[in-house]
Amino acid sequence: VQTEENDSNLEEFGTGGPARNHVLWSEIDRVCSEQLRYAREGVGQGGNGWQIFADEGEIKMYKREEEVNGLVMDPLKAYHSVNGVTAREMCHYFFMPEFRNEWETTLEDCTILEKISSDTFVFLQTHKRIWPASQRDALFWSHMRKITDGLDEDAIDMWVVCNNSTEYSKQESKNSKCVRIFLTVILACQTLLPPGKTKNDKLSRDELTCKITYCSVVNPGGWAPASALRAVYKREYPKFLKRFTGYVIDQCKDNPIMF
Ligand code: 16C
Repeated sequence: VQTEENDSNLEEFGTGGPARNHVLWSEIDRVCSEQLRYAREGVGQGGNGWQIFADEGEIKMYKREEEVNGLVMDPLKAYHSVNGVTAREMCHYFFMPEFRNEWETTLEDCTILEKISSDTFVFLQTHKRIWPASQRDALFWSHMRKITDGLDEDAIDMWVVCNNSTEYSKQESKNSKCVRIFLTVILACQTLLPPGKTKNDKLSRDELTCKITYCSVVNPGGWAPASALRAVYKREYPKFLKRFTGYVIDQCKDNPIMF
């Protein structure tokens, strides 16, 4: 039964909805906009420090080498393009916690600390230990939203997921030896259709293209050997993007298209 009281729950997913009343909302809204602007900035012609480190088919990954007080904090920007899924489907599988263990290879544990609204959660994640560094965990909010302005000319829609560390919840690590990392991540996806087609046409999955930009900055939170860390991310980021997108394609292939 729809009453005035539960009207706010009926707001469309990806618009913030009831999360707008939460104390974290102004930060969530600001960081999402900043990250989207940042994701839209290109990597230039090498003059602004971006160096390509993975180039495999449609995957192009760039890093900028940055250290703060001896800690490696290299920003990463990655591009990919896959067929058979929409922007919303890609973001859905990245955002929803029930699928995370199936594609996130560095995860040991993922706990939802708070469900702010259907499109905004707070997570505590414990990651696997990389020898010889200490184990790491992360406490962050995650928000999924639909973007309606500034789309690429050939795109019909756009969805993003933004993850950002917070100290709002003072949750202790599950393992006392864990060092807390600080992360800022955006997954930005746009759907492309063949010329002349719209989402109201009868479409098959092979007519869908999803254009992806993924950006991350991870502050390791405490000492970790720089060369080992760079070697780990050089291996792990391409592995993540291939495995995650492959997983989404596989999950969606027999399902109706979700815009
Ligand atoms: O964005 C991704 N996943 C999201 C949902 O889980 C979320 C999480 C991001 C966490 C990224 C950092 C995790 C590093 C922890 C330690 C790595 C253990 C490696 C074990 C190897 C056997 O936004 C996708 C994330 C894809 C992550 C690829 C790995 C990047 C390593 C970066 C190094 C971080 C510093 C670690 C200090 C020792």
